[in-house]
Amino acid sequence: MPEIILNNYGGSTSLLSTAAAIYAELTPAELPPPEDDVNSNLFDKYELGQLLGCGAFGKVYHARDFRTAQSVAIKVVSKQKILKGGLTGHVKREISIMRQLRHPHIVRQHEILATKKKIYFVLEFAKGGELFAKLAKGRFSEDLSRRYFQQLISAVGYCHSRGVYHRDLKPENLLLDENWDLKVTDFGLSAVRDQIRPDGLLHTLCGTPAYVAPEILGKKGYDGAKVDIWSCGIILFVFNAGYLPFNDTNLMTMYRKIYKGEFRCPKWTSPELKRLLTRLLDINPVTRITIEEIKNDPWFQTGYQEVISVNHPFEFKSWSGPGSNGEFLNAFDIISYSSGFNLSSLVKGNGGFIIKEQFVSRETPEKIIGKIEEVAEVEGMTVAERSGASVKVEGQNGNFVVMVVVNRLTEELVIVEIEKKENDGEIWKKKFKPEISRFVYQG
Ligand code: ISQ
Repeated sequence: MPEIILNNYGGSTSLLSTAAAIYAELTPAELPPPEDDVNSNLFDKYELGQLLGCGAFGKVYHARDFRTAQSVAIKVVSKQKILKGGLTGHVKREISIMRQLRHPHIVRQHEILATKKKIYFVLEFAKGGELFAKLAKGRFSEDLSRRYFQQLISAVGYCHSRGVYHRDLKPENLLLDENWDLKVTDFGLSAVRDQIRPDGLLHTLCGTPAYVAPEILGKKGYDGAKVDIWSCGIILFVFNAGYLPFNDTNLMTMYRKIYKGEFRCPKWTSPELKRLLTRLLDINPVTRITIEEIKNDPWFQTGYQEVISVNHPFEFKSWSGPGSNGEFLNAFDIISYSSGFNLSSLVKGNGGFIIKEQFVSRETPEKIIGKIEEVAEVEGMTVAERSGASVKVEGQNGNFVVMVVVNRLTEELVIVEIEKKENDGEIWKKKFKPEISRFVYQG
């Protein structure tokens, strides 16, 4: 963890030239058992296992999905640690954006669950653990440094282009998957981090200023993109050197070194890499290199293949509906975004705005349409049009209420499209939505 990183990098000499060598060092059995305060059965959905790590604002556990037997990582954040008033709308929005991030080098966020006391972020499990735990055994070759740096920049560039900034890129946020590829975690959680009380132990125990850009230390305003690029520069330096560019046992002295931005590359650094590092670790955020410029840099470009990111139009994961014991209702209140109905849009029609929602389901069109008809009947509404794949429901005086169309996506999956008038949103929400929520595909 950070303490180890700060103190140990300088001493190690062995060269890890391949990712396979790193992966061979994995020893998950060494991890400590879960703590008593965490129930091992989470919402009857996940079995909590070993502690994987201590993040900037919570502990991360390995867990297994009871239904699929798939491994996940669960980040547990105590609500006590969150500032009074709970998560603000702005934070919820940012979490919501984070859920839509899909990139091969970003840890996916599957869903969020909560109890009265805790929030659980259910994440993709990166089997290889922390990249820097492997680096602690020795610096990387230039080729391996480049490979991981390319993957890091690809992920960072993807997020920046969507207006999401990490603002806390550092070793424990870089993980490895089963193919020894890099996975960045905690992207988009910077807003949550801001709401964590500074009196929490987590800050002092887990935090390190070594990756922090000088403009943050200066307490002036800063640009999230430039701050991330600085941290990427520090990370690249450590990949190549095996130690930090600005380091000191005394925190104040370390801050001063960062602020001055004076660093020396080790003698094995190629002139091309040195040039790029100088551009990354430019203390002036205005002249600091941009993502686009990094991608055009000759050292960076060697063997680089741009990841073509597919924007998945549909959310496949997690409908964490209210449970029967009342506890989940609280969770729902806080994490209001965790709906599988994610593609709402407003379309101007003749009679005002039509709201469209979509979700993906495993159910047959007949079953979904049948359920809509059932609710319509119970509520005294009329089924005006019906086919095997669509249904139109009207109110008692013939006014349009809702139109549901089901289209097949794959052999197993269908897309359900719902159209309703702005004014009829409440009928949909109260009468129909609770009934068909259970059909949303859980991944
Ligand atoms: C593995 N997978 C996902 C998240 C993690 C966080 C910390 C340590 C290991 C992890």
